[in-house]
Amino acid sequence: MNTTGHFSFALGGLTPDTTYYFRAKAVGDGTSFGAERNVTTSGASYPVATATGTGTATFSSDLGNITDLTAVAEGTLPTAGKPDGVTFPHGLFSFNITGITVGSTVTVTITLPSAIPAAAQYWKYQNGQWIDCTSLLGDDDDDNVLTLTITDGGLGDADGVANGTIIDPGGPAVVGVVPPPPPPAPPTPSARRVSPSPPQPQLPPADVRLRSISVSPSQTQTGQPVTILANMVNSGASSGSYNVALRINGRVEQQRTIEVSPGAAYPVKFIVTKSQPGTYTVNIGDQKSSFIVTGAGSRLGEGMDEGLLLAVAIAAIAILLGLLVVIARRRIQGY
Ligand SMILES: [Ca+2]
Ligand SMILES: [Ca+2]
Repeated sequence: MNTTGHFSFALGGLTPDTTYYFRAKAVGDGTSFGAERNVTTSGASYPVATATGTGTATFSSDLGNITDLTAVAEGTLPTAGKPDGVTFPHGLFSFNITGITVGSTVTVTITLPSAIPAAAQYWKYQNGQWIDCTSLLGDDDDDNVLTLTITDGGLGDADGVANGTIIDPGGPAVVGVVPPPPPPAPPTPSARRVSPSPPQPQLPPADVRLRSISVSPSQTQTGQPVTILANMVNSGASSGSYNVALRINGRVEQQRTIEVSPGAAYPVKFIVTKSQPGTYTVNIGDQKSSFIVTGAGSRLGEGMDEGLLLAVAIAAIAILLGLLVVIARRRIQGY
């Protein structure tokens, strides 16, 4: 433009609730700048914690500014004239809309902390009266966003005057008693079944011990088997395993892992054969025994024993024969 006076400029794409600073720049016989000015856009969201403790509600308006936003507890308002069966799940709210042109119609968007059923109502408490402002309600579609369209000086403007300010104490309501919070979940059938049964006693652990060992025979010859029996018992109340190690002369020769039922005895059998004569100590656990193995060298004694037996037998036969001879002679003499 190339004249003096007021000018205007349309500006779009601005961010809500933001202050923009600007200066006019004049270019002619030189360049000069006007004073810095600013403009703050509206449309910001204003949060408020609900009076019923359901969470945070946010308010925004398409014009002007929302000021003095507070949550109002239903209980702080008189009950006289309050419609029957209407409850305010998120309580009520008080706020003003300022900075609007006189007589403006403002749409306030209310975002509730949780959904409010469709066919919600909007009631205000204005000048000592409960007023049904449901006709101002929009976007009433079962979710958590509602709109209120209020005209300065009209229904829902508590000051009742087109004065550039809308005063608006009120709240979204539902018809019908809000169901009480659900009772604590009943115990599930399985939990109910478990609770009356007595607690399972903790079973004593297995107690597997070696009771005794036996060695049979206690004396044998080289190459002949010796049977060693370990008698295990479990005096505990649970099944248990036990590693039975057979030590001969201190050296582990055989071992076996056994499973013993509670209260049961369990014999463990080892068979050993020794090729060398000698005395062998047997150890299983803390029990001790021994056996003797005789070899070829000791057969001499056994041979002597056999010879002695033979001699005794021959002597007995000789005596018997002698007796028979004596008897025969007496019989012959007698005839
Ligand atoms: Ca909605
Ligand atoms: Ca007004």
